[in-house]
Amino acid sequence: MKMTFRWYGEADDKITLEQVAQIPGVSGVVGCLMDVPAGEVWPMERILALKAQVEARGLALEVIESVNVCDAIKVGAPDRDRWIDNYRQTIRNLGAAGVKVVCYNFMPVFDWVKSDLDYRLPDGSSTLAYREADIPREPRELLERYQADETYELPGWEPERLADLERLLELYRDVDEDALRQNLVYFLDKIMPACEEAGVTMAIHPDDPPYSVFGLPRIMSTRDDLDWLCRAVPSPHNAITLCCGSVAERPDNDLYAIVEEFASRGRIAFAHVRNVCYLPSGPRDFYECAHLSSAGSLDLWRIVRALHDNGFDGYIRPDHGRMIWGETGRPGYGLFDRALGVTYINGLWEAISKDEEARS
Ligand code: DNO
Repeated sequence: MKMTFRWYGEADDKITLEQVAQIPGVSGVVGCLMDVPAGEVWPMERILALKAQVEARGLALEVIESVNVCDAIKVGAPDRDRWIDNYRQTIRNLGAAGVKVVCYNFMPVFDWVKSDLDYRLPDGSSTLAYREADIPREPRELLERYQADETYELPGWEPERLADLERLLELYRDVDEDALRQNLVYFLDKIMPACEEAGVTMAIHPDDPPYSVFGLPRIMSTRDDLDWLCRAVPSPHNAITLCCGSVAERPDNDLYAIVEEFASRGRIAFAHVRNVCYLPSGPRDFYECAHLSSAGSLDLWRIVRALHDNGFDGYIRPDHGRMIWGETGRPGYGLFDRALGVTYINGLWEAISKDEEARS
């Protein structure tokens, strides 16, 4: 297991690389080039500059989150091959710079959806929450709610892309689940040879939340969806970002069994480890709590053990944290609570490994 920490880059993150490097047990940064629009090639010199910056702090740049897939590819537009060529070139550039894993998603229009970006907990900390009754009927209303929040800086909710929301929604009008599945396989089949040559594994992020929102199709929500993708594109360079929180946001997903199964099948390239706390207000309502098992509804020891015992040797990172100790910034991506998450996950991993050694 290689512990990493997501960092948005000097221009887009309040957190410095020095701070990341000071968190014990972090070996690398999960990086990105936030300003390259989805669809464009990531320039080699920009990738190398980022790598040099990260390595100067003693950290590795082996995981990218995300290289976003542009809408033309997702909807299967007539000109998609041109955009797929660009994606292929980005993969080659990243591979040449030593990147091993690219996290991406195939959710139409919106990346993750939450009703609250500033949900207050009794201890005064603030976090993200999803309360179904509070999700507006019209996606524009949610966008406006997010934009009204001064901390609005959400990956996957880029203002430039969503400026023309109606046009974007229109693009997906005739795209149902089957079409989206076909478009995903078409895309992966076309890029797999480049991934194999470049030594880059594509790791799809599951839907967050794992069901349809605003009537848009979502196809990476359940165990069967993940299984379907692994079979449809069998290359080992086609893998999963197992985002525990996203999968568990749907209580009928058996998270622990999913982690065990896909880790033992060698299909988890990247794990996002976090906890959620289900709310009594609705069957799908939850907030994102501290990583600690006792803070929420998930058993983090069971998750980490499922990874460990099934031979997981990929990259791992803590996921959304609360805002604590007066910190402000990008919702879910503050320094302090995620750093606590790192320490906790590393502690679980050490205990589980040493227990095993002691028994053998
Ligand atoms: C949210 C993240 C997602 C993720 C993308 C990957 O915090 O988990 O935005 O990065 O879905 O493409």
